This record gives sequence, structure tokens and C-alpha cells, in this order.
Amino acid sequence: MAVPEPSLLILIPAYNEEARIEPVLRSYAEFLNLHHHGPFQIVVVLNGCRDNTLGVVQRVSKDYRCISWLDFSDPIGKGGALIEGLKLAGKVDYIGYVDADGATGPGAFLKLIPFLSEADCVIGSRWLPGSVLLQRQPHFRRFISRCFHLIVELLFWLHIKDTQCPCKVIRREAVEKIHPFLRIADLAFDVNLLVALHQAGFKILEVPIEWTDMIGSKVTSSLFRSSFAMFLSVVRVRLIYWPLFYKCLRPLRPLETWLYRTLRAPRPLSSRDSQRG
Ligand SMILES: Nc1nc2c(ncn2[C@@H]2O[C@H](COP(=O)(O)OP(=O)(O)O)[C@@H](O)[C@H]2O)c(=O)[nH]1
Ligand SMILES: [Mg+2]
Repeated sequence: MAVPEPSLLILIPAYNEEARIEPVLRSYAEFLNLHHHGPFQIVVVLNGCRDNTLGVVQRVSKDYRCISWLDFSDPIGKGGALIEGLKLAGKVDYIGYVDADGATGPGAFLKLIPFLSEADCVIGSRWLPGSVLLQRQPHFRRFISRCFHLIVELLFWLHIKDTQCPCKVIRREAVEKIHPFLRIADLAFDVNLLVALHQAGFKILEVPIEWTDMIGSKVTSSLFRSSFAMFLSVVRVRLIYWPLFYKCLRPLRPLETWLYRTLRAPRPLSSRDSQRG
């Protein structure tokens, strides 16, 4: 008889994913049914989709009881969606997240789980030897990604090669402790998460992953705008950990709001927002 495995919650942030999400949901549900011998749930977190992503998720959820969704009308962004989703950690042992495009298959995701015996958070890495990239990102996207990595390394000294790989799994205790420090609503959310874990003394382990760049990326199609918003967000994460300086910058809030609006990026949550349950 199989030994029961820890309970698992997988979050999938999704924005206008009607074309990509169905096979991903089906493959995760099927694979986990066969290979994860413990309770699991898959929760899709949507916000303000202008297509029929919600309809697709609702239809697929009729075939698999493990699939459910949260739908927010506000433009809370990928990070905002994950911050909301992480509030469901509840009594689950492990909480992970992956993209809605299937860049990381369920087999690659499940391979991260055993490493949680050595760490509080395990993250997939496309930049470690041993990673398998079935389809690489375009050259320019990879160049921007390395520039971003350099900025993150200079600001935080995390020594993590791939902060942005959307395939991470974390122990519930760690999620609960750091949740109040999660503020970044755009794609720099991952840096916010990793810095909060690091500052709280949790162990992060980076392991090579199998990954495929999928057609239809929203980031690649708005690379400059997204990258600039991510730059602003990592600077903000840095400032959060210099509280005195951070307070002095409060008068600049309207400028920040204007910048994020101009970049069409979701604004970071204030400390008050992030304390609301
Ligand atoms: N809920 C939510 N999800 C988002 C938003 N923007 C992007 N996503 C999701 O975040 C993931 C990453 O986006 P993707 O286009 O795959 O970017 P890439 O993998 O970095 O090229 C996908 O699952 C998207 O649907 C958003 O504003 N809200
Ligand atoms: Mg993706």
C-alpha cells in the first residue's frame, strides 16, 4: 500500500488563458491522481480576464473535483493573484505554483516535492546545470532576464540563479510567516517571495528543472513595460527592508502610482492592503 504523502495545493495564476489552460489543468489533474498519493487541490486564480478563461476552468472542473478557482474583478496582477491564493494555505502541507501555459509539466513539478525534506522552499531553475530546456526563450528575452538577475543579485545577494522560474513549492509554515511581507503584484512577485523567505531565515533550495517556453507569453509581448515595472518593484522590495528610508519616501507615492498606471502594471499593495484577510 502506498504511504500517504503530504497534502498539496497548486495555484495557477491565469489572465486571458482560454487558449492555453485546458490541457494544463487536465494533465496536472490526471498526473497527480496517478502519482501523488496524498490529498491535493488545484486552484486557478483569475482576475479581470477579457476572454472565456473562467468558462474553460468551470467546464474542466466538472470533470475533476480537485480543480477550483478564485476570480477577482480588480486588476490585481499575477503577484496579487498569488498573494490571494496563498491565503488558502490553511491546513495544507505544501503550496506550489506554476504558470497556466504548461511551461513546467506536472512530472517536473512533482520532482521538486522530495527536496522539501531538505528545505522550506524549493524552486525550479532554468539556469543550473542539469536543467532541460525543451524550447528556450527568445534571445532578447534571455538577455533582459540576465540583466534583471544581475540587478536582483546586486540588491539582495540571494545567490539564486533563476528567481523568476514559475515553478516553486513552499512549506505551509513558511508561507504563513512571510505572507504579511508580500506586496508586489506584478511579475517581480517571485523576488518579493524569495527575499521574504530569506529574511525570515527559511532555507531555499534551487534545483534544475525541465521547462519549455510556450507560445503566447504576455511578458514577451510587452517586454519593456513589464521589465521596467519589475525593476521598480524590486527597488521597492529593497526599500521595504530599510524602514526609515522607506518612510521618508512616502511623499513620492503619487509618482509611483502614476508610473505603475503608465506602465499598465498592478501597483504594489500597501502594508494595510496586505494585512487585510
Ligand atoms: N491572475 C493573473 N495572472 C496573470 C496576470 N498576468 C499574467 N498572469 C499569469 O502569469 C503566468 C505567466 O505569464 P506568461 O504569459 O506565461 O509569462 P512568461 O511565462 O513569463 O512568458 C501565466 O499563467 C499568466 O496567465 C494577471 O494580471 N493576473
Ligand atoms: Mg509562462
